[in-house]
Amino acid sequence: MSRLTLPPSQDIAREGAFRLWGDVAEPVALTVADLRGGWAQHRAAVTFDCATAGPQHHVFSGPLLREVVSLARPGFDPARRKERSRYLLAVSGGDGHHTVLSWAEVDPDFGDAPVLLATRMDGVDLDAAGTQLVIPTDRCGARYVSAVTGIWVGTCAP
Ligand SMILES: Nc1nc2c(c(=O)[nH]1)N[C@H]1C(S)=C(S)[C@@H](COP(=O)(O)O)O[C@H]1N2
Ligand SMILES: [Mo]
Repeated sequence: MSRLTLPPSQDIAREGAFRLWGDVAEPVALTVADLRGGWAQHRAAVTFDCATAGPQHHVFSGPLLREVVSLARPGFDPARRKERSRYLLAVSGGDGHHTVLSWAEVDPDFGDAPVLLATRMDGVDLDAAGTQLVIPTDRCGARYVSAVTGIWVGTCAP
């Protein structure tokens, strides 16, 4: 898998790439092609409700979010559950829509949600559009952020 240096944000948008950054040992920029190359691809046939458009059905495939984020080596000791439970993931789209997940939602010792970063939707490759966050356990569509340009990893101390 190629590891790019961090390009300026206009290049991220043009290449369909996103930055994985924050409290991580190895910030990285990844394209949709990178997501296809390094990890097992999972399939998810989902239905979610949109507040304005009603129920939506899509079939996505892509790697697990937790495996991709682990590439950047988040700043927790992987052996310590309490440390892992403090971390947040903020996922941003190029249009400014952004949402958060907790690391614990996707961690196998906690919520174990099969959250994906899609490389393909309904038979169409997402290389040009950029990856899309897929949260099969969500009832509504608001967190299915499309055209992802950034994933920030970190903690929020009270
Ligand atoms: N980047 C981005 N992603 C987004 C949104 C958005 O405004 N911007 N809207 C969300 C909402 S509210 C819904 S319901 C779904 C709609 O997905 P669809 O139009 O592909 O069915 O996208 C989600 N992803
Ligand atoms: Mo929506």
